[in-house]
Amino acid sequence: MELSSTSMEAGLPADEKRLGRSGATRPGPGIVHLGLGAFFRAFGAIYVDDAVRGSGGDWGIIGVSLQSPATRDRLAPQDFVYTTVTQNSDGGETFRKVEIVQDVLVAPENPEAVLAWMSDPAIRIVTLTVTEKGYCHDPATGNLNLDHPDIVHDLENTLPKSAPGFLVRALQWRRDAGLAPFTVLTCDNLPENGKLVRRAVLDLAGKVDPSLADWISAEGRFPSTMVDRITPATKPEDIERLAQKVGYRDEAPVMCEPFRQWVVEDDFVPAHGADARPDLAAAGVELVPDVTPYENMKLRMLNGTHSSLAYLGYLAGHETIAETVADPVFAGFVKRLWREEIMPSFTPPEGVELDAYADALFERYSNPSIRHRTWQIAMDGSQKLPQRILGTITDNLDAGRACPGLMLAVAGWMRYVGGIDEKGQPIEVKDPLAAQLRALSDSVETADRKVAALLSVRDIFSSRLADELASPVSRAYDLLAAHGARKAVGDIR
Ligand code: CS2
Repeated sequence: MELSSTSMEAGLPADEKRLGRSGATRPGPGIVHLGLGAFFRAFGAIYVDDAVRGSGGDWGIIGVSLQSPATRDRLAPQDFVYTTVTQNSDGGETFRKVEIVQDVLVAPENPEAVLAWMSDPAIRIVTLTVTEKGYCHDPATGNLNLDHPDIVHDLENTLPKSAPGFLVRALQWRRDAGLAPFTVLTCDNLPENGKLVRRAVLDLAGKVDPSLADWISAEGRFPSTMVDRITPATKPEDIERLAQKVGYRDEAPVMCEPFRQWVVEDDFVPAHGADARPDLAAAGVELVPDVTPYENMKLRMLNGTHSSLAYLGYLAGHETIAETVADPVFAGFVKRLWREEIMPSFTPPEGVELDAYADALFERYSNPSIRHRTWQIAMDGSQKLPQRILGTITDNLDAGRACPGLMLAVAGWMRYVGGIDEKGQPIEVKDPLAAQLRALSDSVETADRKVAALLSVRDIFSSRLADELASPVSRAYDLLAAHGARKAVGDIR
């Protein structure tokens, strides 16, 4: 008689029991997801799972890692099942076993297999979380960067490397097979993210085959979305704690806060009719005609302050966002940023009360169970600053409103990418432009020359911003260098 896996494992210590499927019917695949990191597994996958549980439909997810095999290698032995750990502010945790991911492919190992899935008739949506830099665009203008090495590669080869490359080639395969396109549903924190990915795809398709670009432009759909859930990176101790609590070992759990919000433009490829999307509304997704006001609010209010707290908090020696806002100086700073510099800069979505939104953000940041490292959020600042902070600064300049707090945040980023902290220790700066930024900062001595050198990076700062920021950011940089971040933050009025 064969032993069932449960009885085979019955004698093992609890934390060595393997995680696997429950035996429930698996939905057929309907979505390919590019960039299967922790965020999507704690976010989009949960909404899709809820939609399938509530309303049915074949919306199983085929995950794709565009770079490393690490996620696949952890998930494959547990049949792509994983646990979400929702961390409440009272220290309690709730666990959910998620079975919606059906397989994970690693693109560099077999790009053809990825294209084959993306052009499978069952696939109607391709979702993406490839981070800001994954779109290979120029952050200051939004144009596709034709000099990006992956784009150069994708123009010369039919098996792509970049996310836009996979979208274009898969859409080409589908057109050539007489299939309707998939809906491209981006879930990255970029303004007008649907328009941005559409532009990248059309720019690249136009170079590959202009008639393909025409077909995509007519038939394709790229709804914009606003995504929100704080998802700190999983740490080894999270894996151990989970094993002790649930009695099985999960090598790839994801940590998240209780809050989540997904706002999506209801614009999916019409050729797929009633099967164009899962029943997202039933799963709590807000389907709206225009997502822009939601995106502006979230990028400026949440991500703008997240990044400001990340650079300045890191320099002041704070490890996490919760620790940073537990420091009264930073709590006052972030509240002032919202009230005086960010809230006046944009029009909120109808019916949203911004004071309440800011209060709720402060509560979320203060959740002590969420150990979201300032270092993690500080990553890729060159790609994040424009939509998180520089747009707000531009609108304030236009309105003649001073914004010393945001100027200090930009100066904080400059100190951070300079690579040395306030104790003289090296900072591990993760950014596609890290080497260039460090070299610029090191090339000159004085604060105003360092600021001028960094402001000359046109991928980030327009020439207008470079002119207007030169003196306020130099002053802020001086304060940081002379007194340290904590004092500089406390002195902002
Ligand atoms: C954070 C975001 O890492 C970061 O840059 O600001 O990931 C943030 O936690 C999410 O956008 C919250 O929805």
